Amino acid sequence: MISRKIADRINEQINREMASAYLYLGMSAKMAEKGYHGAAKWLLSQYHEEMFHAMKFYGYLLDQGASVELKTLPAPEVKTSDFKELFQKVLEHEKGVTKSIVELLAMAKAENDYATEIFVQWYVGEQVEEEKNASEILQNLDLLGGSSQALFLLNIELGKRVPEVATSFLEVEGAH
Ligand code: OFO
Repeated sequence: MISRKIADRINEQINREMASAYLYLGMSAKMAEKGYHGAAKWLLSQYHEEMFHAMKFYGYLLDQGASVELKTLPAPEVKTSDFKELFQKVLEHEKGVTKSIVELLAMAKAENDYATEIFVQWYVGEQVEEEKNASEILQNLDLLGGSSQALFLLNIELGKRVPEVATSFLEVEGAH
């Protein structure tokens, strides 16, 4: 059993992960509208990753006998379809999520909640990957320059991404 404080914080984290999913879905739609279908697919894969993150926490709460309390999601604000600006926003967003995961880990440690501590460690590793993915795209953009040919090639490359997580939530352990 986990404390009420930890359960509340995990419910908050579920909301943040779902808000991330919603943000990436909005970004994906924006890029698809502009004809950047590769970038749109990359962002749609990211949407699935975020939903998986949320559902993994959801399953953990149920496994621990705690209540899942779903909260309101803010409408995502996607103002740009410029590659560089958009992926800078992705990186910035992920850095914020990393902070939030580390905060949750610190809370579990302070409570001597070893089960939650071990569980959240998976997300710490995942955040390294999330930040690396966005940084690499920005690096590639710098290397290629901003020409339309470069964006065309990068768009094709981004379209090769497939989600590395379960996209059916029936496959998420504990979530049903
Ligand atoms: Fe769930 O890692 Fe991105 O936001």
